[in-house]
Amino acid sequence: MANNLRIAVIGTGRMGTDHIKRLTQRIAGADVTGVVDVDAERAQTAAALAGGHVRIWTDPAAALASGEYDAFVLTTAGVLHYDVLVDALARHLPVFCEKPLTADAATAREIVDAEAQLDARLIQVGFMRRYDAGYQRLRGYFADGSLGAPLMLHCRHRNPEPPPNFTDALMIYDSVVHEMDAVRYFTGEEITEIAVRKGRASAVSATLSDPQQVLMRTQSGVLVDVEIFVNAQFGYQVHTEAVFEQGIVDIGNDDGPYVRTGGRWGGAVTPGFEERFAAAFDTEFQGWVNRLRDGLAPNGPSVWDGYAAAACCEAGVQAQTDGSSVRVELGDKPGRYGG
Ligand code: ISE
Repeated sequence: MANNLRIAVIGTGRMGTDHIKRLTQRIAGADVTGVVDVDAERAQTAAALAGGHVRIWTDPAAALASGEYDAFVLTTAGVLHYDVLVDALARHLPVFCEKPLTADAATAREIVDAEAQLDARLIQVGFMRRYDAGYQRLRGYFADGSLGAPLMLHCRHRNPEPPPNFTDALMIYDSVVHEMDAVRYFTGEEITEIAVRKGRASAVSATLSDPQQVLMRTQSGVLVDVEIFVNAQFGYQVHTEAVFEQGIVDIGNDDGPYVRTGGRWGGAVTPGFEERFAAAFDTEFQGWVNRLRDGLAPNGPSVWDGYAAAACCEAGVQAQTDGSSVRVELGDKPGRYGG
């Protein structure tokens, strides 16, 4: 459609494919007109999902330099993000970057410093939980103070099974990274300290110490515990209970129809994160597209949020490795990001 944003999706794995379908079938005002992947066959399959005329590239730099796209969606492995982001910032091109921002805190900090030099933000980081209706309602209690001060957060993050070759470190970098961002989102505070406890491990996984408990503390002293269990088998669950001075708020229970039939009662368990956060992903993308079409800078999670999460992940993996409680040091926050 005329005036629709022309978007190239860089990386056509599980997330890239999901976003191509989303942008093509459910998001108004944007067309996927480019697809980038080193695997040309995979790129062809992904391009077919977008219909219409989609140009296929194997090199992100060539797509960025082409002048054919208004914006990019970056869904490659995190280790490949840095070069694309540096190039996009140099060319003043907007990027929706799936988490993680980059592979480590030092390079994430470089992206913060590079974007802070520009007139306006260009990068939005894909922390989709901020767009979940339950998350937004819970944040309302933190913001309006109607239940008094927040004291604790109990989080459960359970996956049916992990992706192939998952590691203990990825339980932090790929999974708990969402709780790290969520804690910052709910409280509006930075996380200052992280510890990790390993206990009895499920025999289902030969290579992971699964589940684990990740303990965090925020600037004002809110205590957070996260159960991360990536081989939970039964299905997908992201559940949060917030403890305030005057009440408890509980979000993330399965809310499908409750059925009685054939001598049984109950409902269906959510199978995976695509289903659990489908509406959140759609809201996130529609908001991003609307802002860019209106000529505005993105206003979703920023590179500072991506950097803070990366610093928390590094601290988390150190805590996981040596059993200590690790402090998170972020350094100065540029004014652009509220510093
Ligand atoms: C995955 O990459 C996600 O982002 C999911 O939301 C999370 O639940 C899962 O643990 C990750 O592997």
